[in-house]
Amino acid sequence: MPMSPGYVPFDPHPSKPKYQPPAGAVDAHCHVFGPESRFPFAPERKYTPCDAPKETLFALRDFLGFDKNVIVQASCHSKDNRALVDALEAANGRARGVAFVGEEVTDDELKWLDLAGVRAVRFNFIKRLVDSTPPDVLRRIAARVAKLGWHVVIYFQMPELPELEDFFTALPTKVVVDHMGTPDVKKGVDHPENRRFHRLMDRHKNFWVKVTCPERMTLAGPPYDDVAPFGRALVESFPDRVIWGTDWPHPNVKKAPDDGALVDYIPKVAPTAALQQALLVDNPMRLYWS
Ligand code: 0GY
Repeated sequence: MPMSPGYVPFDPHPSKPKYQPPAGAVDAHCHVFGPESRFPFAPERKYTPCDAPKETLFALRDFLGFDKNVIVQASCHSKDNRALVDALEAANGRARGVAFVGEEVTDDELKWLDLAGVRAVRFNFIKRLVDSTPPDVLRRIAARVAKLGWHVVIYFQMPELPELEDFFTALPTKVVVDHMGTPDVKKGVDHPENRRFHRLMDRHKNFWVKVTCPERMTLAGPPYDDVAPFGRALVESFPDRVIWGTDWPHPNVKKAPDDGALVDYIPKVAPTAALQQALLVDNPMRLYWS
């Protein structure tokens, strides 16, 4: 299958970051795509990406100075988690996974995913990426994975938080929010939408957040100084419930970011060694490796 029209492949030659992550650092949000010849994309997908195989991901991990990955099932593979499991099995314990499942998933399949290193399911509310799933179905899935000690990763658009919040806060697991809850940088950190998200994090100690994807939110471009205040406010308010990731291979971006520049953004949101150690090592290890 050719890539979707306008699909932008990842940058094959990122710069070497100036910032050096601490030993044991985890890139806690990235994906593998294909290779399509072995792991075809799902018929119900909303976009066809370029191949982004595990070997390229692991080489990037080493090049950027990271030790581990959390690989998130992307919507182009839908509920077929085989490419994810293949990557987890090849990682020798240095990767954990977030799967996408429907309620038809069997207990044996969940066991297979768990053995491979899956520790969460993703509930995606982004309409351009997936067809919606009824909340009752999601609740039943959450109850089943809770028994395995897994958590739920949620991806939503910040303006939709008011209608989704009761559902989110009733989930029986830890809940990890993708991409800072997708704030609108134009509106500013103090906008009521973003304040509402901080309130949610404040009141519900089972909520964690990824301070990821400045490249998706920025108006100014790298070094992402316009997005940094959003990440920094979250890291400083919730230092033990934040994690970070590259989002490689950056599905559906207008311009491929330089992964080196994304790593150099880390000290802007986590300015001290103690905050960096929590963000990149201690927090993701607690969430995915304990
Ligand atoms: C991301 C973002 C995107 C895509 C997916 O599952 C996906 O296909 O996650 C996106 O297009 O915003 O989380 O990397």
